[in-house]
Amino acid sequence: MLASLIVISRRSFRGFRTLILRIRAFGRVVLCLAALTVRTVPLFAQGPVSGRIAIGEKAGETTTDFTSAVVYLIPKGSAARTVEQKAQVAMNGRQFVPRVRLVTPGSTVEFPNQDPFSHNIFSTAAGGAFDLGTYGSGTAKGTSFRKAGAYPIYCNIHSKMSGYVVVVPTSWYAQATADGRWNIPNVPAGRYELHAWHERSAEVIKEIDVTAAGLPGVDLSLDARGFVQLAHKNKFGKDYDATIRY
Ligand SMILES: [Cu+2]
Repeated sequence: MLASLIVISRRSFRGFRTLILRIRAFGRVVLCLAALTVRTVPLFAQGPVSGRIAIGEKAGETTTDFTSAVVYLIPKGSAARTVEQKAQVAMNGRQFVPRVRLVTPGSTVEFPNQDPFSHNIFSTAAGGAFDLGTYGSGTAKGTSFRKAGAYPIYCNIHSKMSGYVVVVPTSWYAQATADGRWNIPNVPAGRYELHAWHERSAEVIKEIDVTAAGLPGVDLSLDARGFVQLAHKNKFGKDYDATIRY
């Protein structure tokens, strides 16, 4: 009885040793792979590019629409590869949600009507005008945006509905958060042309050098002091019918 117990414990001890040796061998393989990974990192070095936007406002006014600000990076000397997307802008509460939708060229944007009444959607953007007609609650129509640019979007029924689809020719972009901060992750090291866009300001363009660790603290100043809100025309180029109640 005792002899057989000793045999079993010897066997399990051998099994245990084999297991330990295997774990050690696996550990060496993991270490080798880790060393290889560390060596290859500089080739694909990329980091976040981030900063803060300030918008100059008229005296006594504060910025409440930082989330409409868009920042994007165009690499200097090489083409930016982009991936087409499928995005949505809802029509909800007589508003486009989100007010600014950022996509890459060739992307499709669908506009679901989430209100219990009909909406129309159109844009008169030069080179990218479209009209999806009028459609009812619970339905959606979409269109694709081939060219880079800012497309104002409107509803032909409700004059106060307005928004933008902003098409950026790059895969490095961000929209600011409500406090004006922005962050573009995973930007490869190199020289870039930075663009900052906001519907109430002229576009700001500056060149930046992104290091292997990225580039923090890029502060941008936009100027909305000269902005004047003009009533847009309907899709027929006429004034909206003032008798339509909201
Ligand atoms: Cu509408």
